[in-house]
Order: sequence, then C-alpha cells, then structure tokens
Amino acid sequence: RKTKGSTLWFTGLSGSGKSSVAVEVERRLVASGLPAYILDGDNLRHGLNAGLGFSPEDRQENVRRVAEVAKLMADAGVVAIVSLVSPYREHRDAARAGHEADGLPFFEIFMDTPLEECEARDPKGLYAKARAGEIPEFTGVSAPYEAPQRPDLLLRPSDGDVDALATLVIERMQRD
Ligand code: GGZ
Repeated sequence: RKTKGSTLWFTGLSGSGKSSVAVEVERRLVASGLPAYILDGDNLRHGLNAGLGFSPEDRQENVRRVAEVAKLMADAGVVAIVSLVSPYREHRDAARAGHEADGLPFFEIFMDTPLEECEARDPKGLYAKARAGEIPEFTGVSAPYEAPQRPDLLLRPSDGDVDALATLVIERMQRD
C-alpha cells in the first residue's frame, strides 16, 4: 500500500464529546499537512444516510455505509475521522474487519463519558425528549450501548479537555 490513510473510529453516547475531539484532531492533522476528513453520523443522516432511522437494522446499515466510505477515503490517503454512536459491537467489529481485509489501519476510540454526564450536558435537549418518550430507541435511554471491550484508545472526561484528548488520539495513531 502506498498511501498513509487510516480510519479513526469514534464511538460513544450522544453528547459524549466525540465530535468535539474529532474536530480538533482533524484541525491538527490538516495543519500538519495530512489530509483528514470528518464523517459525522448526525450530518451524514441528512445526505448519504437520509432515510435511515434508529432501529438496529438501520443503525447497522448506517455503520456499514460509513465504514465503506471511510475505507475509500483511507485508501485514497486520507485520515477518515468517523464520529458515530455505533452502539453495537458486532457492527463496529465488521467495520474493523473490512479495513483489515484491505490492509487499512483502523483505530477504535471509545469516548467513555458516563450516561449521567452526557445527560447532564444534553447539548441538544435530546435526552430530555427521550426521557419524555418523544424519541423512541434513544441510545442509553431506551436502546442499548455496547461498550468496546478492547478499544484501541479509551478516553474519559477525567483525561482532560478537548485539546488533551486530541493529543492522546494523535499519539495513539502515531504509535502504530
Ligand atoms: C441515538 C439519536 C437518536 C436515537 C437522534 N439514538 O448527539 P447527536 O444527536 O448529534 O448524535 C446522535 C445522532 C446519532 O446518529 P448516529 O448516526 O451516530 O447513530 S448510529 O451510529 O447509532 O447509527 C443524536 C441523534 O443522532 N439521534 N435520534 N434514537 N441518537
């Protein structure tokens, strides 16, 4: 393989901080001359994944499509930075297996922010709506989140602010 692309796969609850860290990692990689691009679940659901809901089947298809796009980007030499709740272990493992089959580096990064903290932050008011029964199958409230058992990197709020977490991600990436 001639390129130096790879996939950084952020998984975690809504409001766990995946996107904030992803944005900072993207900014630093691009500043250092490495092409990087964020694939964010919430954004992609307006375009590529419009029409998909939050049933287990639709989430599987969501994760599958994003994994395929990430593979294409990594193959083209880009660092694909995926930010998806991706709550099912089986679906994330399939994303990893697809990358490994093509010889593309894949890092599973678990934003291990406790539900209570995500819910206290509730930046979009989604947890309040979910608790009120207005959003069915909401991850952490009425749908499962299966935590990674062996993530390539585990990030907790106690590890620091967005800058500190981005540093840990880039260090982990450069270690391989
Ligand atoms: C989880 C939901 C749901 C339900 C809407 N469950 O904080 P956000 O708003 O921006 O991130 C969440 C996003 C999750 O989409 P993903 O494509 O990442 O999910 S998955 O990987 O599971 O397919 C949240 C919003 O969409 N959202 N309804 N029911 N998150």
